Amino acid sequence: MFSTDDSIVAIATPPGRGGIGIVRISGAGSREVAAQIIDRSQPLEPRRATFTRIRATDEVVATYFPAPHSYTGEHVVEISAHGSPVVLQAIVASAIAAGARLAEPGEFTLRAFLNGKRDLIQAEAVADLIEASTPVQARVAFDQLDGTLTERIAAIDGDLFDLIARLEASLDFPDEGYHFIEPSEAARRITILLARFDDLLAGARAGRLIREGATVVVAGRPNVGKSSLFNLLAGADRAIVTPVAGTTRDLVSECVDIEGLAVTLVDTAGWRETHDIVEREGVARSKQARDVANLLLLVLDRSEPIRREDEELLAQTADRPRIVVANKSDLPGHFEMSRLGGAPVVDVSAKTGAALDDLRRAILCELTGRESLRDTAAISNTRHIALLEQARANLAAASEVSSLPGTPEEFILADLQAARARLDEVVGARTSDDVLRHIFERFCIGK
Ligand SMILES: Nc1nc2c(ncn2[C@@H]2O[C@H](COP(=O)(O)OP(=O)(O)O)[C@@H](O)[C@H]2O)c(=O)[nH]1
Ligand SMILES: [Mg+2]
Repeated sequence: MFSTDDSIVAIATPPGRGGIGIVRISGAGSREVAAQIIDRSQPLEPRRATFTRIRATDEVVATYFPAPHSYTGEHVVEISAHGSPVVLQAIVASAIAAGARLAEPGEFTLRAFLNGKRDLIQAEAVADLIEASTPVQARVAFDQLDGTLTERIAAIDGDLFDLIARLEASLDFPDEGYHFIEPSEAARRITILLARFDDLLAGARAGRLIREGATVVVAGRPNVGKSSLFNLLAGADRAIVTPVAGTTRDLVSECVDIEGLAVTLVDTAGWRETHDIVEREGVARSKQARDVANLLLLVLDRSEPIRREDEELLAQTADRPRIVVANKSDLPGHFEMSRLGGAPVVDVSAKTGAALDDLRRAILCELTGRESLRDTAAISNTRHIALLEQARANLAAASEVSSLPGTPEEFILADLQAARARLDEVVGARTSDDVLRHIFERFCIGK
């Protein structure tokens, strides 16, 4: 279904202008394609960057990477030209005229997968690494690209395979009255495997948030300092701050790195009854934003007594994940508390920036359940998490039947084999073309 016998070409560098732009050609015939478009009578030497020209187009450096030691595992030629879209498109056009085909999105990485250069986890990690917007996202993606998750899954799979082989052998020689593995030992090993799945899945919540980011919405009645706090967390004067209640009417959002998490921070109109038609629309939008948030920062003004609007908002958001931010700690306070209805309370001053770090840490902790993201997240991709959860459920079923005395090996085996099949899907050892298509569609052309 996925053909790999033709040569593909695409611009590998981002759209726009730059010092250098790269065109990549991959496939059995890539060196012949390159030979037709460059001004050079000798063939390109393996892995030697060669200064040459593309006829009437540009001076370039061309490098030939023979299979299998290339990104795709096929013969690859990379042509570095000046980073002008016109020049790069002209090079692509001449490669197509010389017999190559324009690559589909993600096709270079798909070929790397199909040629066994990377497993599916690593191929997906390439897209994550390219898309990373915080250093932690990049680190988690690179860990997966580097094979950390692949190795952990391979280790679990190896033990699972050994257990299955022993149970099958016992099944094949039923008359000997000999177990290649005692039932109690099989049950013990299944318990150990379950613990290893739990270990892996324990990082899943934090990992998913690292990969996908989170939406944090600033809410509160007018004038408590929402926009000031928003600007401070965003590190820029994005939202208008005035002493006039009802200043913010539209949603204002900004992407910020909070302790390594890619957070979409949203400032909203203050919650109050109003007859102003514009402000009313703003208040309605605030409500919608609150409903989709992963976390609410419910801002109170601690220099004033709690008002009816504060109480209404506290009641409306009681069942949502939230942090109560007691702002204006630079002024004498009217109330003091450390928790409010299950939510942590953080005293800050949006004016002086006092305790902003505490707030950042509280946001991380509420979202991920962790104090820091330093050693977390071997696992972050929803597809992997779902499959590993299914495999864990298969193992739990195996564990249950294996604890019953006299359970035939077949019953245990069926669940163990189902668990292994899920692991195979994670790494791509058996994955349907539809799933592959879906995964690689996310890539841009040239990746
Ligand atoms: N003293 C003090 N004033 C603040 C603080 N945060 C905000 N303000 C002031 O409170 C007023 C309302 O702030 P703003 O951010 O517009 O509040 P919003 O309506 O909730 O968005 C402005 O005059 C701010 O300068 C703070 O921490 N301390
Ligand atoms: Mg505001």
